[in-house]
Amino acid sequence: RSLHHRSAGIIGAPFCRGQPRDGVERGPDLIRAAGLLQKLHEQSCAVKDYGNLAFEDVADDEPVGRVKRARAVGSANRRLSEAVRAVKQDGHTSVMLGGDHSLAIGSIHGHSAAVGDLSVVWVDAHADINTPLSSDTGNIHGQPVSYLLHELHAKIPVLPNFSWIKPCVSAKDLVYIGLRDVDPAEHYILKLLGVKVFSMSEVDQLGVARVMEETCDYLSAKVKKPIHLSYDIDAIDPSVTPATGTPVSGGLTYREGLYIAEQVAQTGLLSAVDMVEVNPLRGETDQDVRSTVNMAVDLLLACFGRLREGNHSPDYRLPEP
Ligand code: B3U
Ligand code: MN
Ligand code: MN
Repeated sequence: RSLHHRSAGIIGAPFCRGQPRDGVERGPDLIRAAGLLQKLHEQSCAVKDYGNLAFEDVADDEPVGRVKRARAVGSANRRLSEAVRAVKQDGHTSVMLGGDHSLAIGSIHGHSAAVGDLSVVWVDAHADINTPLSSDTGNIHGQPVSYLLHELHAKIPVLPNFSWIKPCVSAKDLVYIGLRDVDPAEHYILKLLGVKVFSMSEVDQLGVARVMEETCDYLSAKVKKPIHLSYDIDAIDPSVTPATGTPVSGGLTYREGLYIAEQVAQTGLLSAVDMVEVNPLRGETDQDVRSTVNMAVDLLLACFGRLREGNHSPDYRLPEP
């Protein structure tokens, strides 16, 4: 599919309860205010904005064991799952603007409900694969992958407002890129399940070009499944994207980050994207926030076919003298 037959269905998910810091709920409006919709239009991508979801306030959301805000996270993700499913059924590539990364639960669940089996490319400094019982922080944005994997189903305890979640991703259909802050329990799980991981160390060793070649080969080896790209802005180096809740030094450069999005787009299989963890209150200056939001926008433009070499539509004609 060429650039010109794509359409983006945009869902704002102003939600922050998967982690403790205020501000990340402002992500969707900031990313829109930076011109995402106009810029997608200018590159001949059709756009439908589904607006921001309204999430209910949950009273008495006491911790369940160590897990914080389970009721709010469960309820928000149930709504998001329905919204993403509807966007996919309308024929768009789904774009979920977060919000924190706990939203990947609903986004991937809804995507899978609409299209069936899918592959997930998870670009992040963190693996976000703690189980509710292995998590040291209790923050659900460090756990979303554990609820989604078939292989971890038996390790997930019952949580309030989580009973609707059905695991829908196989460990073999998951690829991580950019990891550099992985808990021992998470490292154990990744090795146990044989998950394909390109940590920053592999990016150093192989270069981003080989990482993406191997990622795309790995995911298209058998049946070509639709791809869900879950992009945590903290995968990028904090010198470029400082306005995020848990920055980790030694991240992807602007160019490496873009290259990943370009290559996933060029597979023609990209079916849904998450752009999460942009938090304007974590930037020290306006420039910090601008730089972070611009990265998010540029990544999304690349997801819809923008190439740094330039683009032109198939019916382009030079003006005649
Ligand atoms: N692995 C830690 C830290 C963390 C995960 N995701 C973020 N931070 N952003 C945890 O809380 O599970
Ligand atoms: Mn994350
Ligand atoms: Mn992260």
